[in-house]
Amino acid sequence: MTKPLEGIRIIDFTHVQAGPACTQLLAWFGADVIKVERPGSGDVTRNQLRDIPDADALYFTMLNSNKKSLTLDTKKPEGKEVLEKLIRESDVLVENFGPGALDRMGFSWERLNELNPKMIVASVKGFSDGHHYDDLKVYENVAQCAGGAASTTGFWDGPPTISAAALGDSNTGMHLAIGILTALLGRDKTGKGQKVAVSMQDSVLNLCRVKLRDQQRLERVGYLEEYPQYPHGEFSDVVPRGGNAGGGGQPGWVLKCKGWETDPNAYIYFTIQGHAWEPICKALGKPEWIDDPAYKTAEARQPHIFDIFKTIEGWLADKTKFEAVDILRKFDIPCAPVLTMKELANDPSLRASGTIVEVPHKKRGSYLTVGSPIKFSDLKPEVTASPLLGEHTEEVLASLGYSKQDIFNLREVKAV
Ligand code: CAO
Repeated sequence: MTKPLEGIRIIDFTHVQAGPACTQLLAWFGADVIKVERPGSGDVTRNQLRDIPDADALYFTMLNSNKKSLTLDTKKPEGKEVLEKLIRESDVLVENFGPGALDRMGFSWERLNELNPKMIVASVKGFSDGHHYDDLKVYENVAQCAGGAASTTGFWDGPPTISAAALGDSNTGMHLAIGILTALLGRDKTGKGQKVAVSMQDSVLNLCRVKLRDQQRLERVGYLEEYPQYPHGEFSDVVPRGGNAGGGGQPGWVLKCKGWETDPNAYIYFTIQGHAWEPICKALGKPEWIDDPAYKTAEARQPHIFDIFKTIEGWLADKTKFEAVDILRKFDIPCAPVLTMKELANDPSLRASGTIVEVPHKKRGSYLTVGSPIKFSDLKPEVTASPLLGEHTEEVLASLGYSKQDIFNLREVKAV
């Protein structure tokens, strides 16, 4: 099967998570992704949080599958020359260095565009160009704070809270992938490459869109009826943290199930969807609530929504999270067990769909990773192992026309 991105060559000048997540996705879909790494050390994540001595860390292997690795010192003249050749023969260059690093290396957008006017140059930075913080280096949690996620996550009586989901890193990488694919389609029409830039702050904020919605509603009416602070608590002039509240038009909460006293994940998320009130009452064995004016409408329920959740917890007390969901699903109630990483890793449905995959690796043996969350009717992305440092150096140099002697010479000056 021909993969949709076959024939697209990508110079992957990325490291850590935000950039690698983007190029990994493009590699799954068929692009020839060449990861350019510093000789001797490579991407810092190869060494970070190692669980096996002398083998690439999972942090690296889980973000760099399906790629090639070329070691190249792009600060040395010999290395720059190789990079220039590669640029002339590639479609996309992706980078997520700190601000100004690519310019300092001698590869500004203008220079790259001069070397290959058809090339798309895609960058991740912490803040967008021209932003008053655009000189800052940024990691995941910094972006979550700068993009509005932290101030709106957690409980009202606790500090701003970081999400475990990589809203700043992988999320930004996904935005960048969309930008690259758009620019590739644009190039088909114009024949020209362009610069694609995504900031981590913007990407986080994009996912916090509903909180900006709430800010404007709050300023207009002074309260937010779906937040736990309503109607008994107080609102200030900024969107508060809402704990585990639904966030949309449907009230919801994380509720205790059988065993919660000893199992920190014995919970389900329960949603009270407005039009599902009748099935909810039937599922809970509370038919008297269906027409009771104190319960019948969402407005009537809101002032005592936590009493309602308490009653539901009473119903859940003798049911595991899985048993509860098996009952509630029959009533069409939107809910799910709170699943642990262990449960997800062993979930047969996720294995069957290719969302959790086991990948053989030359040094590590096999490891689990998250496969493509995007499913196609005509493409089944196959996840292959991440490359060892410099594994494809000779192959890539030979494809650029370097002879064995040339490669030997490049090794002598430590350019590769
Ligand atoms: N050969 C020679 N030099 C190389 C090289 C190579 N193959 N690859 C990288 N380098 C050099 C760069 O030229 C740069 O050198 P100078 O700073 O001297 O110009 C340096 O290595 C890399 O610098 P950096 O700022 O990217 O790295 P850092 O570890 O100090 O910072 C990070 C890391 C992530 C904070 C920073 O890259 C950043 O802010 N990136 C943008 C935002 C981002 O993507 N963050 C998400 C990371 S995932 O959590």
